[in-house]
Amino acid sequence: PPPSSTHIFKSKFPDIPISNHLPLHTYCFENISDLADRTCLIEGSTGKTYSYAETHLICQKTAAGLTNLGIKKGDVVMVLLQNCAEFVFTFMGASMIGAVTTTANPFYTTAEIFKQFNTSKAKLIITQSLYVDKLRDTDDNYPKLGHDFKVITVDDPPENCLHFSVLSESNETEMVHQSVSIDPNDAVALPFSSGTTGLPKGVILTHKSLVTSVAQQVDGENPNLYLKSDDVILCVLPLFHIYSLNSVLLCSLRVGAAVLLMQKFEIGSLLELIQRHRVSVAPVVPPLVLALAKNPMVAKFDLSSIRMVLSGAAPLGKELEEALRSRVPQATFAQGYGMTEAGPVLSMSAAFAKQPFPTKSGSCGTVVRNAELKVIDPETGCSLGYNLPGEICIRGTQIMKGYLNDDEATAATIDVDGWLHTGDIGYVDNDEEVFIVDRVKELIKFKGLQAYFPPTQPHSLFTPSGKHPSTQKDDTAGEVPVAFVVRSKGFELTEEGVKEFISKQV
Ligand code: AYL
Repeated sequence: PPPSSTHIFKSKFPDIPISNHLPLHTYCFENISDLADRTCLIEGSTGKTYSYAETHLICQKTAAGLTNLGIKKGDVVMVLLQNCAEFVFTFMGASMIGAVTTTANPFYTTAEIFKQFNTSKAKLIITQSLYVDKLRDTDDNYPKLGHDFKVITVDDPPENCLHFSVLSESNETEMVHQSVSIDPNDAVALPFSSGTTGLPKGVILTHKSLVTSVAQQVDGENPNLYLKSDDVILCVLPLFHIYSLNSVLLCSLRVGAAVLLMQKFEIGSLLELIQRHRVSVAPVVPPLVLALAKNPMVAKFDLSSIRMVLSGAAPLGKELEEALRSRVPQATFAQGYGMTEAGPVLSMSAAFAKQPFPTKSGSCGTVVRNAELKVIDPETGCSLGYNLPGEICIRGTQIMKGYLNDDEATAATIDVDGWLHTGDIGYVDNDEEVFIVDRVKELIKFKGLQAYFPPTQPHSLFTPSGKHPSTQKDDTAGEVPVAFVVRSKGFELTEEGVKEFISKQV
């Protein structure tokens, strides 16, 4: 259809100038001189804190250390870590030398890790000693630790591995003098996502896309997501996922807030840390909302410091939303909606703004500023107006550059006019609020994370469209995959055997 017939939805917040000519680290640390002594990182498990000045310095040292290990502009570093300060030092340090971080889930199997490692052509893996055994597979098909790649551990290094201090204790002055020129269109992060179809692919996020996305959330006179330098922001969602990396870490750094790092989710220590550090902003996913809303332990802790709870990454049930509201009545509780490929945030609740708008329960927010959103009929591709559900598409500087070495998948996701097709079905109501109602892509979300099934991908993965009224969602996980296995004639097959076969791969 001609452009005139396209209905484009815009934010309620006016467009703003965005400093997306800056490299990501420069943008995030732009106000460092005013923030130097403020707390930047808090390690939940040890209570150790790093000020903004310390964090920035260690990031610079890490940048120098990466250079000393031979990492150059454009090279890829794999981070296989739970949340910890070293994650932050590596990501920002790599950015400073124009290197790219690919983030992976430490629970991945050997096969999954090396698939991502090989596809991204990573040179180095930064991990915990606990996971090193996964990287020492004897199979000839795998690259060899120490020979094909180096491993750095943040704790005591096992044989043939280096300790993180080789990075964090380097002399930063070399690096500061040997400046690399970074183009805003250079990659900085390479998360993996299956997008609308198939197996995980490398999603190229550039300095420009991430700076734009962070600015769309926290910049401007009236920021859509109002974070302040005196906020303490909970970082329990894994930083290897773009939700936490972008909306928690990068947004916090930009505004100068303190980031409370938790290695993993455990309700008791979570509540204890919220109380002890007076957490003011809690970005969560629906399974965590469930825990906070229903776990009896919650009543024993003081959660009065929380002023904002942001849920995203998966659908949030109305009943759950109400249940959590009664537990933290003082807090603004609403949603954001994102997709890795979209940079990732498409919409964010206007209830989180400095001058907020009233919002409705179940809404996923309004489209972020400096971006365009449209809803199309999945059959005809025609653009739809208010209140009509269709596929959500987004356009703007924040979206991915494309999939790594996969022009076909890129072209299937971003059309010639620059629209990224999400595979989500939703509508925009009269108050510009986005509601997601369904998904038309091959994606299963387990506890907010994407679930992959190599033995069956892509064509035999069946995701039912719509819900039968008598079906029930799994409260904790959201969606639980089910498989039917058919035994071939003449073969022996046990349940245990099938489980073992699958667990080696996923
Ligand atoms: P990926 N409601 C329903 N479904 C959602 C929502 C939501 N609020 N958010 C994400 N999804 C689904 O790449 C949707 O199907 O990124 C979407 O296409 O792992 C898919 O999850 C994308 O999954 C934020 C808030 C990031 C959320 C995110 C989500 C990143 C998830 C930053 O501030």
